[in-house]
Amino acid sequence: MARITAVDRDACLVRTPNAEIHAELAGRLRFQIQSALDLPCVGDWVCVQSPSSGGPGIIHEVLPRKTYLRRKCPGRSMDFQMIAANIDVAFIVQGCQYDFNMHRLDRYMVMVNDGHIEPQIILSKTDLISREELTRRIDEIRNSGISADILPLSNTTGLGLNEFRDELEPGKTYCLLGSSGVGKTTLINRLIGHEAFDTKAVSATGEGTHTTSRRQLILLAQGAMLIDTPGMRELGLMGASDGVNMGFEEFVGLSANCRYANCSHEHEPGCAVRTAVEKGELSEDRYASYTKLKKESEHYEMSYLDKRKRDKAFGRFLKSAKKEIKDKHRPK
Ligand SMILES: Nc1nc2c(ncn2[C@@H]2O[C@H](COP(=O)(O)OP(=O)(O)OP(=O)(O)O)[C@@H](O)[C@H]2O)c(=O)[nH]1
Ligand SMILES: [Mg+2]
Ligand SMILES: [Zn+2]
Repeated sequence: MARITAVDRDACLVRTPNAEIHAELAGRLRFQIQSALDLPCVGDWVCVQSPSSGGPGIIHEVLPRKTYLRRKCPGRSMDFQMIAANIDVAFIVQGCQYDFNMHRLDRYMVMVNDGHIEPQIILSKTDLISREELTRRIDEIRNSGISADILPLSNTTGLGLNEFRDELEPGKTYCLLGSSGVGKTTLINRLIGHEAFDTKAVSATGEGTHTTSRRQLILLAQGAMLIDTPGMRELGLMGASDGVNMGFEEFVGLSANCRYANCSHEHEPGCAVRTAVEKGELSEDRYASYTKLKKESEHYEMSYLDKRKRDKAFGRFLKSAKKEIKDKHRPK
């Protein structure tokens, strides 16, 4: 049994109990691949046959994933892409200053929730804003109903670093997600204690330069595993409202002419999209792709919103339960 630590096109780097070796998919497995989702990704557990004569190892099996991170491939395609697998906790890193954006945070939350991973939020670069601003950011996240842990952190002042280190349990796998330039790799370097991985300065408006170019799994001294990811330019499918429309711009224009604003473009009378399909102005294929994606997307968003509602209710329950206990034990 081995674990994939990096993927470079066809070749994987895998860590076996004894060493880190290059490995390739067995021909039989290659033959079975039906979509990009079937390709091995960082974090996958695999059965590898060690190289006999110095060549690469052979991957004979990819074990079913317990959790996963995936996104829609950029552009118009309908395909999904695996980002990483078998992650226990995903740290969603948002820079406090220019990067902070509730909408983006929500999209990451949906992505993490979709893959059954526990989310935690890191507000990075707290050194660039005032205490009041930081409090406002945290309030904004809480007010939107997100109950995930929030850890304010600065690689510069060291705020939150010890708390972050304490979060990491041996044997568990974590990943860092977030825009380019928010300080993900710098955080890993701080953890390790030296500049093991490349980082690069951001522009005056905080834009990163996409320094980390491949996902890789790092084994930390205390036994926890951490996956660094490159900042994603495009999150792909996340929200029913806008994720779908990316790459399907013609539908946005057409639906403006539907009779009902919330038209699903399926059975409603006066639907401009269906009319365009009937007239042959829009292909059946494209229409089918769109409705399929829209349904999937709605499903993810719904399950996420549902979960959030439950979390919120559970949070209230905990709070009142705690208060009850406190009241009971208060000296009369
Ligand atoms: N002010 C401030 N700057 C920081 C902090 N952490 C990192 N930086 C700087 O931000 C820049 C980008 O950091 P990286 O660690 O390369 O960012 P990244 O998230 O790994 O970016 P990608 O690899 O492009 O996805 C570097 O110049 C860091 O020195 C911080 O806490 N405060
Ligand atoms: Mg990086
Ligand atoms: Zn319609």
